[in-house]
Amino acid sequence: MSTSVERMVDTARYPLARPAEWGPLIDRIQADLRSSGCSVLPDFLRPPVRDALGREGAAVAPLAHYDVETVNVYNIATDSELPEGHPGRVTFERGNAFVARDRIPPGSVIQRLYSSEPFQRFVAACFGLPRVFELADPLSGLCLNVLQPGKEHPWHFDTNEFTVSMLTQEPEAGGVFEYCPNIRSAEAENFDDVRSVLDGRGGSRVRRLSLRPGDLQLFKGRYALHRVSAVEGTRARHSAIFAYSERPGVIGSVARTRQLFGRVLPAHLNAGSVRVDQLLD
Ligand SMILES: O=C(O)CCC(=O)C(=O)O
Ligand SMILES: [Fe+2]
Repeated sequence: MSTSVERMVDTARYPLARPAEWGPLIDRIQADLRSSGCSVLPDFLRPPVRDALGREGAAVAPLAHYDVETVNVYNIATDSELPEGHPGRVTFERGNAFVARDRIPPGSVIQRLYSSEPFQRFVAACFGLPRVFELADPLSGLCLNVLQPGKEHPWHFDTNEFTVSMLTQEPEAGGVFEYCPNIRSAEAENFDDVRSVLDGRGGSRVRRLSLRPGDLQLFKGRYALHRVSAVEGTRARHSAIFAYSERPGVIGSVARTRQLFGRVLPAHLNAGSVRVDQLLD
């Protein structure tokens, strides 16, 4: 058992090192994931660690790579030929910026959590998987997502089946995580419903999450359309994104890595045919 995790996580509430005690907690999380694709574990970190989390995030946030990108919810080319009224024709400016893993100090809370074996075993159990693996990607495995005042992370579906994230700095206002549970499925795109949300006619379909720094969020973003609304006030919103895969060795493509981080490393160039796309959004 890593004492590191004992020190960081509220283990009275979330007994990461004692899988025998996980039953009711995992049942609750899996019920949340089944019904809405989202489960929040409030106050996952101990209060003093929450302060370090915010400070460490704010220290690296200036290292974020900014590249305002025009996107649609499917992250397919915005000049794709699509019929009139198709939701893929609606474009947004993706205004968030990412700090790559290699810019985040190894001893920081989010690095220690990302690499922690008990944490990984717990995450796997939450998603009903035998194991999860850290990405082999030295940039995209762990990122800090930075949303400056006035910017939004627009509506999208994730490429990944599941994501784990943690708010590290709250904005003064706005910057709300909004999502539409099960708006599509592996069998049905439900373009009309997606379009209605993009047009602001989502109504009761749109749920809003109130997240606090140090809460852990487990999310299945492949079928739940989601966004972070525009940040208001003067303080940026920061969130850590912990990316795991079901197989080891996953590295992002050269093109996508360059777009997200403005650079690539030898690991990306040498990955060759074993590379599997593992996109961030
Ligand atoms: O920053 C967040 O809370 C959400 C990020 C997100 O949806 C993504 O990176 O795909
Ligand atoms: Fe997402």
